[in-house]
This record gives sequence, C-alpha cells and structure tokens, in this order.
Amino acid sequence: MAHRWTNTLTHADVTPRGAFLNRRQVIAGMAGAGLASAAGSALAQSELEPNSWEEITSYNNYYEFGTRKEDPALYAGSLTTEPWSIEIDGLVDRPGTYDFSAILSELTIEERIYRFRCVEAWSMVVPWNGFELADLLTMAGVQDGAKYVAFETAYRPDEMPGVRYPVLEWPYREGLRLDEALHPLTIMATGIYGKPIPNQNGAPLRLVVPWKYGFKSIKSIVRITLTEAEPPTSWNMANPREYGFYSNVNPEVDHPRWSQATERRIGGGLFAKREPTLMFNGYQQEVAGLYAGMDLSKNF
Ligand SMILES: Nc1nc2c(c(=O)[nH]1)N[C@H]1C(S)=C(S)[C@@H](COP(=O)(O)O)O[C@H]1N2
Ligand SMILES: [Mo]
Repeated sequence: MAHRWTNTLTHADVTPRGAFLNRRQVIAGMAGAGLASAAGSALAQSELEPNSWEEITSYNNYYEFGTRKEDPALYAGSLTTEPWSIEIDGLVDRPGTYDFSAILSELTIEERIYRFRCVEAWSMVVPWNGFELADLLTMAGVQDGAKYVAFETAYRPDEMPGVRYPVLEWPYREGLRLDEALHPLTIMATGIYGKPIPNQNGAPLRLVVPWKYGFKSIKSIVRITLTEAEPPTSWNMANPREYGFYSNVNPEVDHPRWSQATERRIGGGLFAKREPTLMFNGYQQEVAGLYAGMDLSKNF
C-alpha cells in the first residue's frame, strides 16, 4: 500500500551494489512502479542510483558532533542508543514514554529509496528503512486540536562534543505541520541498506521528509509533541531569513547566500555537472497539494 508513495525508487530500478536487498520489499516496490512512472517522473528516476554506504555514512551533518562533514562519523560513536525511548506528549490521547524496541515490534519496517537534498545544495539518494510517521502518531492517538508536530533530538553534553558550541540552540528542534507529518512519504528511518542506521545518520531513529531540505530531517529523536501552534525550530530560530519553517526544496527560491537552482550529487566525482534541483525534490506530484494557495516564496 504505502509503496505507492515511494515514487518507484526501488533497487529494481538501479544497479544493485551488492548491498542488502530484501526480496519481499523489492517485489512490493515494483508493484507501485507503474503508478509513478505514469506520473511522469520516469526520467528523473532512471538517474537514481543510491549512494554507497560509505558516502552516506561519512559525509554528514550532525552538529551535536561537530560542524565538519567528517565529524559525525568520527565522534557519534559515543552516543548511547540502547535503551532508547521517545516521549510523546501534547495533544495526544496516549501521552507517555514509548520504548523504541516496543515501537519496532508494533510497526512494519519497509524500504524507501528517496532523494535527499541538503539546503547547502548537495544531494544523495538514500535507501532508508523505516516506518511511516503516521503509524507512530496513530499509536499515540492524535487529538482534534493538534495542528503541528514538534520534534527534539537528544541533548547529551557528555556524549555530544559539539553541544559545547552555541552553533544552534540545543536541543536541535524541528517541526512539521500535521498534514505534512501524516503524509505517507514522511518516515521515521531506523536503517540504511537494511542495516541499523549508524549513529552519524541519526540512530536509533530520525525523521525523513524527502521533499524538504535535509535539516528538517531531525536525528536521534527523543521527544515528539503535538501542538496547536507552529513550534520553534532550531535553524529558523538561528536565522529566520535564511531558513523558513517550511523549507520545501524549491529551485525557484534561492537561499539569500546561494542559488538553489542546481545541486551537486555526492559521489558524482570532481568534474560532474551540477544537476537541476527538482521542485519539491521530485515529489511534486505527491505533495504539491499540501501547499495549494500558499505563496511559496513567502512561506519558504
Ligand atoms: N539533531 C540533528 N539533526 C540533523 C542535523 C543536525 O545537525 N542535528 N543536521 C541536518 C542536516 S542539515 C542534514 S543535511 C541532515 C543530514 O543527514 P545525513 O547526515 O544522514 O545525510 O540531517 C539533519 N538533521
Ligand atoms: Mo542540511
């Protein structure tokens, strides 16, 4: 069912790299393939080959472990990810502390191969494993008045060398409108290439919202709060002119300091041509409706 929304990006479309391959998931994914090519994104899909494990896990942004791309791989090993629990509170029927392993035993993990576009104008293609955020929110029972979902990353000065520096207001915070959070493309990732997600990528679970700039995809989540008002978010608090609450990938709305029209695909090599950035990162068909009537240059 949910595979309908994967925009056909499965290993069936690409040259496998000898990485993990779940037959059942691939076959399920193929069932949706016709749908999305009919939606007209066949060209973009044919270019989609997932980045290597090495690329995905050694070029990271996780400022709690330092601001250089190599820092998270070097230092995130210190993060204790077991046991792990998530506080779900605010406007929910069943607020409380949810044990991560208990959540896993309730929900189905599937593979989603998504484009990933950082606001810094680089991109990758990542074969995530995870579950739909909607399924977790359903477990907690979303109440009528809820309009937004706020997320928080763990704040562990003893394990996170980067939080000594006031680069951002810690804990790292992010947020989505409730309809964005419930959209079937929005997942909580728990793995990559069928292996548990490495610490530098946000273990044990991180958000992935493929049509938004990467910084919305908050890592190592310990708290989810359903709210009535738009929650404050770390990058927006740091610089509201440069980082909007929505931060949908949009080649027509430039960052004040650089163009967003093109992107550099990680692993493309030194002389690779920059690629055009796609509206909503290529997921326009699925998500444009969420923003009908909104001025995307104002609500950036
Ligand atoms: N807690 C936390 N989450 C975070 C970040 C961060 O610094 N801290 N960086 C964001 C940014 S800018 C990006 S591009 C992605 C990077 O994810 P990746 O390292 O798995 O590619 O994580 C996002 N989530
Ligand atoms: Mo980013």
